[in-house]
Amino acid sequence: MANEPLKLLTIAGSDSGGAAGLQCDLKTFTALNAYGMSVVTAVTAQNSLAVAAVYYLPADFVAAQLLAVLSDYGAAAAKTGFIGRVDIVEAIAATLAAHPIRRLVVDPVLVNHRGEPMFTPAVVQAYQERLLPLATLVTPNRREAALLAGRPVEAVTTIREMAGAAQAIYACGPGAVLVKGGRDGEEMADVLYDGRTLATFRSPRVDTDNLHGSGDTLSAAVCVFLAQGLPLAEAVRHAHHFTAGAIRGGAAWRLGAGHGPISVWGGLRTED
Ligand code: PXL
Repeated sequence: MANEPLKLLTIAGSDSGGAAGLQCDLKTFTALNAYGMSVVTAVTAQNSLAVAAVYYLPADFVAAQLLAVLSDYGAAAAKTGFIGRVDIVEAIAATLAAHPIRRLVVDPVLVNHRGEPMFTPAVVQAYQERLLPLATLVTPNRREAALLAGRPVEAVTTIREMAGAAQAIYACGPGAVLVKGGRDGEEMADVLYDGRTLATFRSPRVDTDNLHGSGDTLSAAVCVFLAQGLPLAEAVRHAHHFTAGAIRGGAAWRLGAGHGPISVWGGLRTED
């Protein structure tokens, strides 16, 4: 509809460096021609080297932002990103239960880029019990999948293990599970399980440290494609392709001294 853009919402943390978090989600929404809105869960002081500090917003203030957006604008689809606290997970889940969103992508941000758990097991449990049952799709990386499936973090490595974890997480009640960030020889692979079928999405592996924000972009792009009305597996295929392009697009640039961002413009290139 010409007068109504696709309205998309991210419920996420702020990354002062702009690589991940709500800044990354809003860039991805914009690159894909959607109107982006943001409910802020936390504000991080971070750059390409480290997260120096995290300031969590009060849970009732997160709920107030969500209510403000949903009671007026509404959203064709939404995603969650960095949440990190049980009370904030609960406030989001309670507000979404009262104001359901048709398409909800839960990106369970639970480990840092070194693969170490960032939060207490109670946060993992809150995701399992409160948010996953509301999700159209949940998008853990391999380590997050291990935490959510109750397996040792190193136990989800191969494509077969990713598929097994996806099936275990599916039992928590989401509509589908996408385990992302797999490596299979010279390929990057994401594995989707929708309760019936397993599908693997592959693209050539890119040798770069500039991967900050890749999971955020993948889940934000799935949100856009779902909101456009694509079936789930098609939405995931397009989002995988967009993210692979964004990784290639940022592979050689240098912004900070450390672990750099991807480039959403790369996702828009059609020639490769
Ligand atoms: O990429 C995951 C992520 C999302 N959001 C925020 C983050 C991170 C990882 O560091 O800090 C705010």
